[in-house]
Amino acid sequence: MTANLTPQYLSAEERYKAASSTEDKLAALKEMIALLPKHKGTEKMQANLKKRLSKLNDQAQKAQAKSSGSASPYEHIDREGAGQIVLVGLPNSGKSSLINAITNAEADVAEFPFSSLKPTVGMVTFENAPLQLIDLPPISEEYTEPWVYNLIRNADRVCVLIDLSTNDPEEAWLETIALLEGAKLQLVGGKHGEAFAPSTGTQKTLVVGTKSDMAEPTMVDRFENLFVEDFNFIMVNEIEGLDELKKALFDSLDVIRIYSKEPGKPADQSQPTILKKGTTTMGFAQSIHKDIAKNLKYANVWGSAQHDGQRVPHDHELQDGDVVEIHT
Ligand SMILES: Nc1nc2c(ncn2[C@@H]2O[C@H](COP(=O)(O)OP(=O)(O)OP(=O)(O)O)[C@@H](O)[C@H]2O)c(=O)[nH]1
Ligand SMILES: [Mg+2]
Repeated sequence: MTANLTPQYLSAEERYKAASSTEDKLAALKEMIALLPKHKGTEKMQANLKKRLSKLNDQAQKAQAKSSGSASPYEHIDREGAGQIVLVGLPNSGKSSLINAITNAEADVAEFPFSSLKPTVGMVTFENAPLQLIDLPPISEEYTEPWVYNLIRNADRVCVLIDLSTNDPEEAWLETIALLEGAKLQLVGGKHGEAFAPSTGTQKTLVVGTKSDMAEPTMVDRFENLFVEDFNFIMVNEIEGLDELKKALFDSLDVIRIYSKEPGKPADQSQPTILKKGTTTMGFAQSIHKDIAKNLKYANVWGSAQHDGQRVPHDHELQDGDVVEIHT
């Protein structure tokens, strides 16, 4: 059986041979692994390439540890805005294209897999709320940067991308779950609005079907039905479905926007205070300052109170969009 190597594979191999730095060698080798036709005739080649990859990767990590004193510069990314959401998916699932479409980021996009080697951060604005998105390198059986799983674990929420233009999105979904389980990460849907209690190793997840412009409608229906039970599912391409996605990302965070108001003045509605769903007026006062909470006499609320500006008890649960006037 011949290997039937594609011109793309051969070009990656050329780059591999010509590369002088470990980083360039690694990038080309990852491409070769992804581009190698997968069948019986290439099993030996696959094993050989993976062995080379693991050796090169060890070398790269040792060199990095030596030069910087730490294993990777990407172990942690500071949270900004209403929450941090990571884009997770197999190679080529459309992560970088999506972050470019809905944020100010400029991530590398390419036709070949393993095009992203580092995280790219972008801010999405849903109405007046900023959310942080992180485009990650792919997860895959062939190779996953070890720090990628740490960033997934530390994020507030996960957004799994599935390429709907391929023959088998269901397989991509199962592979994604299996890879994450291999890293002791379990995805949960929280579709029915039930409160999500974070616990070690579980991540609340939104599923996004990408490249909907190239997808077969019947196959999409079948795929979508897989998620009806547990996961929120949004279908997008680089142009359509993006507003719906922004709303779903915001909703997935389980936060509320509260506006503070001074007596006799209108509230500034451009800059919300972002708090966890379930926060009470006392919790809001605490979020401003502990002394304000200590001296809280009462609060008036516009929105979730029965009448506008009604005086509410300290344990009144605030809702998204409420205006609150604190009296101490
Ligand atoms: N038709 C179509 N093509 C898309 C869409 N989104 C992405 N693509 C193409 O899919 C390919 C892969 O896109 P990327 O955004 O680089 O995918 P990725 O998940 O970041 O890839 P890796 O970083 O390698 O894991 C590119 O050729 C994109 O132009 C889409 O909505 N429609
Ligand atoms: Mg990418």
